[in-house]
Amino acid sequence: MIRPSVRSRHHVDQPVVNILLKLVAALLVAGAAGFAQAQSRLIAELAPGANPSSLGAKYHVTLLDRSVASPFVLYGTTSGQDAGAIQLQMQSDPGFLWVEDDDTVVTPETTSKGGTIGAIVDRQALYSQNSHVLSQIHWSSANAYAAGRVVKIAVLDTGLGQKQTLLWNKTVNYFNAVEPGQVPYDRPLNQDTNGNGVVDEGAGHGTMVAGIIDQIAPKCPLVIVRIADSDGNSTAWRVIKGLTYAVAVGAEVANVSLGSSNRIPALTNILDWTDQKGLVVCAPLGNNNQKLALFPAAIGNVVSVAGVDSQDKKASFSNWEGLTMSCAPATGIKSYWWDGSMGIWSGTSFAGPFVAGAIADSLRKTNSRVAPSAIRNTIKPSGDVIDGLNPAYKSMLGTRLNVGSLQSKIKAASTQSGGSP
Ligand SMILES: [Ca+2]
Repeated sequence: MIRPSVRSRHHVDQPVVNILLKLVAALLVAGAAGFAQAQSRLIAELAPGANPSSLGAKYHVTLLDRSVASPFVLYGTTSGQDAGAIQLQMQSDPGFLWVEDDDTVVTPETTSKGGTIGAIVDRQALYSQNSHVLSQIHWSSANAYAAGRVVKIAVLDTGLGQKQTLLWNKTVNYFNAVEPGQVPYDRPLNQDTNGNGVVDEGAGHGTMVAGIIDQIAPKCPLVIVRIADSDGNSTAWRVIKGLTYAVAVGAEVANVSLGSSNRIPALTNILDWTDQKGLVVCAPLGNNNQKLALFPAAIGNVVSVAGVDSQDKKASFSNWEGLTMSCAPATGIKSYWWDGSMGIWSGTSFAGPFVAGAIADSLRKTNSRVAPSAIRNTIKPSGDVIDGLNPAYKSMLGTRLNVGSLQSKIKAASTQSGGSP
């Protein structure tokens, strides 16, 4: 699908204006993706054996980036090129399986920043602070600390606060797609990178999400991938880089608490690929209080998660949609904060990791991997039906996570698929 792009379609003849526009575009792209010169970014999946450099040369586009151990590449068109026409030509080239636009995805919590509520934080303190939430979702300490195999869970978000030693100690792989080569620390940068008037609204987001996963699945090692900056800005390409990294290091579950209200075909394509690779992906519906699922939650093979309050009623901000598989607590969630303290935040981004953590911890009790489709089939049937409390959103919130029941169903699914004795 090709969307008109202001940057790629406008032709301005006045030389000075043109230079200025080029400069602004280059700065925007440099800020968004770490690359200069590109006017429009195209994501492609290479056909087997295709050479990305020669294909790029053929269409006069720049090979900007490649994802690890996978056939996905990022090209940039240059100023003056008709990106839409080039994309059409590339789409009909047998060297590509598909060529789609890159697009922005953001942490849905753009208007309400999280915050710190105190300096002392450890797992036990959080268990006490979140005790009502944990009993709401039928989480059991005995199960979470029982023996099992190693199941890695990837957190694709703003990174992890440098001072959160407990979480770093269980981080077995990390990757930074925002500041290449740097440790993926979650921290404020004192910049309004998306120009919405709020500075660093994404800071703390990834640390919160990783901490929620740690609460639910304390024995699952973490894979920390920073794909969003301190304003929560990311791109479809960074999601792809993060997911391919998660697959490369053997993660079985990924939480992507990001979204876009735009349909992003590249994400649909990558999620077909992650399915084949055995990675199950969770994403939140979003916080627009609308009948809407953001991308990637809107994609059929994503575990889509809505938010409820402590009474199992739809959280005031949560979206709803018929495809929703699950819902989990999303209001006043306590977790770790980027600066080393305890944080509190509300949003569907914080419902997703309860479900992702519960899936990972359930997989830990199986003897081998379970296909993502088989895992997804357990989500809705294992949850508690809360339609009676939400008559206006009947069949639109999925079922509320029930960790104990989910574990039984995933165990049964693994036995049926021959994954467990
Ligand atoms: Ca901002």
